[in-house]
Amino acid sequence: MKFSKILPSPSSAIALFFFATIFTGSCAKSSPAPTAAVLSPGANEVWMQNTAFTPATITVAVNTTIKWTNKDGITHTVTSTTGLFDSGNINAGGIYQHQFTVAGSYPYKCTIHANMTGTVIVQ
Ligand SMILES: [Cu+2]
Repeated sequence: MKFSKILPSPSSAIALFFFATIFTGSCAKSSPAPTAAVLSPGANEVWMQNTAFTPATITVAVNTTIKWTNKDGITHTVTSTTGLFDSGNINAGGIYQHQFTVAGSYPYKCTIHANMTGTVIVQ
């Protein structure tokens, strides 16, 4: 059969395999994947994950902007229980940010999930 003539010999196939392995390995070492999974919220950040705010209580300095990120596949809200701020619906992957300029304790909730509550403490 004509095609058999262009197939690599077993030895060149093995050489190609090793070359590909070495190339991939050196590539991974020189440039780590930029999309490596982040496993916990950063500073001044709250995640909506598993229908909960994490951390549930966050303490920050005056004038800090807090970023909430919806890590769930469902919609949440970040809604002050005293009417100070309200994100409206935050879809999956969405974010909401609010700056806290006055010291105090600011409880909030998700209006969609009654058990989903959090508190921002500003010092
Ligand atoms: Cu919710």
